[in-house]
Amino acid sequence: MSQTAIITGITGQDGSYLAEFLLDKGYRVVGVVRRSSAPNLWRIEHLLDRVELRSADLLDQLSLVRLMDEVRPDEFYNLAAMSFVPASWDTPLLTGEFNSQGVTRVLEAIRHVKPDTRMYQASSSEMYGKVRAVPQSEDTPFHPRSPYGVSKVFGHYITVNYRESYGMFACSGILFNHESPRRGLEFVTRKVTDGVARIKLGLADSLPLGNLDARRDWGFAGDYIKAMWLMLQQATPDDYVVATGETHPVRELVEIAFGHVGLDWERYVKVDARFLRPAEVDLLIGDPTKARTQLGWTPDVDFPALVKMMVEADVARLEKAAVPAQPLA
Ligand code: NDP
Ligand code: GDR
Repeated sequence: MSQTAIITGITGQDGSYLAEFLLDKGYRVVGVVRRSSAPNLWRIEHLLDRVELRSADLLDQLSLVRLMDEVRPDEFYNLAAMSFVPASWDTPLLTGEFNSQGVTRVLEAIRHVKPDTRMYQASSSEMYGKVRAVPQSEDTPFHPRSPYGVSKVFGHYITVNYRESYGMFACSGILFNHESPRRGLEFVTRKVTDGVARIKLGLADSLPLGNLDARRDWGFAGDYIKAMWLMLQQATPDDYVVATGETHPVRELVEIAFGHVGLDWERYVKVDARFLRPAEVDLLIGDPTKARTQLGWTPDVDFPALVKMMVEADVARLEKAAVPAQPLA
């Protein structure tokens, strides 16, 4: 009998890779889309004849109960969130509704309809925030630095709490930054690789950025979604850090990306105060020992290969297509 999985956030970066991965394993994949003014299906267009899409929203408890009742899944991957950190200062209450209470609504729907469903919650290294230990592991205390980070701490602990309170198979993956050619244009890796491609092709002459000194542990999204699945295949539910164990400053990202097309980044990158944050997360570096030893998970794509993959994809896209509108951020 094939397994059935629900993915919230299937239209996002991770949802699209996870859907591909589960379909290849023979799963029936049901993706949750929310009604918006315009459909956002570009990341899963190639999968539309293989996935089932259903309408539900993390803000609407009944829609999630109905979804659970109709699909009765074996696994539930809760990837939906307001995921852009700067936007969380603009809409802190809504961010909490999505990322905190949205998780509770998912857990409640599972608990009431089919409590043996295995559930994955997309937690984040942003929960660590202010540096309390290097590298950061499952035991490092949290000190989030944005409404987004705070909202994810709630999502993490409510997942742990439902596991401990009701014996649910609920896992929280503390994933460090992971990127790909499908990353949203507002995140720094994609903003840089898109900017490099535009400059290379004569479509732009500069790239405004914020803090070049922030350091992140960046991996490839296609590797990270495998860890999500592995967590739900274990004998007991648990929480895991998923990271490469390496950290790099934004400056190095920029150097590699411009260098890959033979350009000197210092001629094009302009530091622009609009992209600085009210409170910054200076240094993230994860300790993936538990994921490696207990899940057998290791990433395949290293940082320079990731940046090159993204630059090449953006150059190819812009060469081929009519030029899309400038990125928003
Ligand atoms: P994206 O921003 O690419 O995707 C977010 C998804 O959530 C979209 O499909 C979006 O749908 C959906 N969504 C947002 N709000 C709602 C809602 N109210 N109801 C239903 N769906 C909603 O994120 P990523 O794929 O990068 O990340 C996936 C998850 O992992 C997120 O929870 C993120 O916070 C978390 N995470 C990501 C990391 C990363 O580096 N990428 C690292 C650690 C955690 P729509 O298309 O309608 O906007
Ligand atoms: P982050 O990712 O906030 O870590 O959250 P982002 O790519 O937005 O920022 C990474 C770092 O780069 C610095 N930076 C800039 N960032 C953006 N977006 N734009 C710029 O112009 C710029 N210049 C410098 C930032 O200050 C920051 O230090 C991502 C999201 O996917 C979250 O959902 C996820 O939980 C975490 O990763 C782990």
